[in-house]
Amino acid sequence: MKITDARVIVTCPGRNFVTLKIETDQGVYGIGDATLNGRELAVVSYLRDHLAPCLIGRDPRRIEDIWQYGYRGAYWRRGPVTMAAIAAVDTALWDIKAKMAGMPLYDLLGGKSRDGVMVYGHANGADLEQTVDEVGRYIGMGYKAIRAQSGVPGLKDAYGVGRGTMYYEPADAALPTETVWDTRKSLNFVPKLFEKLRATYGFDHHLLHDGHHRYTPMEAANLGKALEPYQLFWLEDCTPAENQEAFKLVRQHTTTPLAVGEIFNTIWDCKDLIQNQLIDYIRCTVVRAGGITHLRRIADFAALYQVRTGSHGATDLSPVTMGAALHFDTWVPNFGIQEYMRHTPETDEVFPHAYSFADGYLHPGDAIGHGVDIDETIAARYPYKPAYLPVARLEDGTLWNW
Ligand code: GCO
Ligand code: MG
Repeated sequence: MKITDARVIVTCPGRNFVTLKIETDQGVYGIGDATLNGRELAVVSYLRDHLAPCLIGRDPRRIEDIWQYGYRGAYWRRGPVTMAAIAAVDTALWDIKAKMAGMPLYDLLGGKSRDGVMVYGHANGADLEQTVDEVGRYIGMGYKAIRAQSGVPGLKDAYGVGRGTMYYEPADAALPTETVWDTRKSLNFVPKLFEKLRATYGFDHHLLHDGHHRYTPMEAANLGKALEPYQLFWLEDCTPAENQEAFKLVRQHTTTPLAVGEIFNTIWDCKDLIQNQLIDYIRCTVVRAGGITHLRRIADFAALYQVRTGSHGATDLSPVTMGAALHFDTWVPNFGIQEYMRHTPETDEVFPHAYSFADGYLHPGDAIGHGVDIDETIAARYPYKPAYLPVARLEDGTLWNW
């Protein structure tokens, strides 16, 4: 069996997606996601100009060997561009293997460990009242877990506040939008939001919050402590994690569960966090962290330390990543939760998929492979459009973490 073609498809049904389609001499093809929000074309070139030509003629069944070839073989290891390209190849190859076996991917991985994948949705509002109402709306839709982000009094454009209600999309301009951040105002406000949410809806639902890397370790410790009475499912990205040691300080001060990993690319980014039990959830997902092959390695390592998974699932991860992640989540023993930001109907039309939502759970469906395809005719209607994530500055103009 041989790979005959590896083609990159770029489409923008409201936001940019980069998709790899690998074809074989046996007529079976596989699909992988290679989208890197705001830096899409770098991965397009990596795949089209560098990695794809090396794949032609290789045996697609040798997934592990091809993964190592992409990782060690480049000499230049890791990084978001390289790992998104490797992930796209890996996801497409698992799709092919599962189709060859005539199985849904979760069966090939080891079979179902659960009946449904618990997801969390995004409730966000311009202010406290609107956010409280939004959380109520998500509860009404059947969600068991909800992330709450709100506009902060005195701050224009706080993180996570969308323009629409269902389809929040941060990459909103052809050049980065500039937003303003103030930690003091946020620290003063966020505990009040969760106090109100618990007072309104009680303690039956899981509530989550994303700090989006904006606090220093001591500020994050302070926030975690202040949130303890409201029993969050997790506090996400409370501080940047390039220095994994930073989480030690946060951990010493709070019992609020901690989650991190959406911008990690390999097991090396989370090795110390996991083995020192500094986090509770590891949020790496398929496209960011080298595909199914590498994500499995991370999850197995995390299981030794009772760290559970919590795959990133924002709209910049295409339905292909969502489908593959759901098969992974269905199998992985140490599953925690899956993020679920809904794609627009235009995106769903470009990527026909077998997964579906019911009662707070996503289900991967029983299609063979990972169950997500790309309709190239519809995709061709939406050409690439430059779009960047915003940047954040402190009130005095200092560039901060968005
Ligand atoms: C999340 C994330 C996203 C990111 C986005 C960047 O938890 O869902 O923080 O909203 O900001 O994926 O491209
Ligand atoms: Mg996040």
